[in-house]
Amino acid sequence: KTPERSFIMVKPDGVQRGLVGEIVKRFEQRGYTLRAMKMMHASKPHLEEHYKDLSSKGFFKDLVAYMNSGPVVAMVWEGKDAVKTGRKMLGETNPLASAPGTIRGDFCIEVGRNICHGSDSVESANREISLWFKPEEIIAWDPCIKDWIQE
Ligand code: DAT
Ligand code: MG
Repeated sequence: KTPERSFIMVKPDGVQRGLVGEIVKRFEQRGYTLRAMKMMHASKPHLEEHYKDLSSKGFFKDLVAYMNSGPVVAMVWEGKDAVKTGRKMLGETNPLASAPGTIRGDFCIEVGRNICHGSDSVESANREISLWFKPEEIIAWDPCIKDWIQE
């Protein structure tokens, strides 16, 4: 069984605010493995595809404009329960409902400026990873500390 992967992205406000390292650090420290990472100024059509499940929402246009307002940092993180635990590490969609200790709970206050994205299921993780990364951009490597993190 291949370990679970999640698509995690630092949004334009997270990049502008210098929070890329902080967000990467939390996933590294937790024991997840970085398999892919790139900075990208995503186009509106690309973002509309990423968020297509929300296309009927009133906030969709603003969401796409915000996500297109500057570069993002897209990542693939791998490890046990990466999707569900990644979401817990991010916090709630509304930062004000996010517990302190979570990324959103520690760094933001607005749903429309919530600094990071994380896949909400294994199926959406797979869809998002293939939307943002070519197969050859996903790097196979073994962290030398892996036996100290997973049994
Ligand atoms: P999440 O990012 O926690 O997975 P989502 O997939 O439901 O949340 O929505 C994607 C993004 O859309 C979310 O990060 C911020 C924005 N958004 C969601 N609900 C919103 C709302 N009620 N008003 C404004 N923006 C919203
Ligand atoms: Mg979502």
